[in-house]
Amino acid sequence: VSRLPLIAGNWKMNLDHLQAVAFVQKLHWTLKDAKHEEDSVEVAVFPPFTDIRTVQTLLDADKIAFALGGQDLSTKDSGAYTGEISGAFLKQLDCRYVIIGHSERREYHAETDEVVAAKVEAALRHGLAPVICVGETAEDLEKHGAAAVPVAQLEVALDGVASDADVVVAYEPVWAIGSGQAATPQQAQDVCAKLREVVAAKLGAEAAERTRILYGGSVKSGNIAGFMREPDVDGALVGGASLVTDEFAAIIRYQK
Ligand code: G2H
Repeated sequence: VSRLPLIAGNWKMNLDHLQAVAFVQKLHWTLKDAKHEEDSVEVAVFPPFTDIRTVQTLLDADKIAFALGGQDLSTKDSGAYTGEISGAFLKQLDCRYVIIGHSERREYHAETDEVVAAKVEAALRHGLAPVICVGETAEDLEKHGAAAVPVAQLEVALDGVASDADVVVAYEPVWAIGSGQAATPQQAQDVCAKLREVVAAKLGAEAAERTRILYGGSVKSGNIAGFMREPDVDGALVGGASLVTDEFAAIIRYQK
């Protein structure tokens, strides 16, 4: 299997545009000083919308090879939707990815599986690769086991998606998010393997083979290697630890 690992930093509502510039420059130089091999792992950052233009300009000017993504997008392309952001705008800012259905959007913005599916469609319409987040709450875990809810969420999210679509899946158990209590590598592997079966059933075997499935939830430099050793975990979606340069650099350099 030759899937390029993806280490993605979800900044959430952190780092204003000045902090963003300082952060990206410092991360870039930290990796350079460590002689990090750029093509061994793809690095992506997901700043708040108001930082994306600034970060894009910096990546471009300094030839920094981080991919850029939005943390959400509208189901609509344009029009009278106050406060919404079109996938077209993200694409114009060189975003490659967009996070969709993060549990914080599902919880605080009442995003249903159907809304998530419409956003996946919108992303693909604009040439953005959706990072589709799925995961069970502690209550789901107790009632249905780990895989049932994320599997059902992914099935809806992939409805109507073409077999050649570029999608990324992120398994984020809600109980592990920001809690400091990460899943074990084995727990992550078990669910990620089931999610790969969903990709196979919905998009075909070839898509399942090439699609990257990430683990997210309290990932840090001390636990990343364990996740990356698992055959169905192809990277990480990192929140809190993606805001600390040395920590995020160490996560990116998990092979060292
Ligand atoms: C899960 C993750 C990033 P954290 O939300 O998407 O956050 O690493 O802080 O648990």
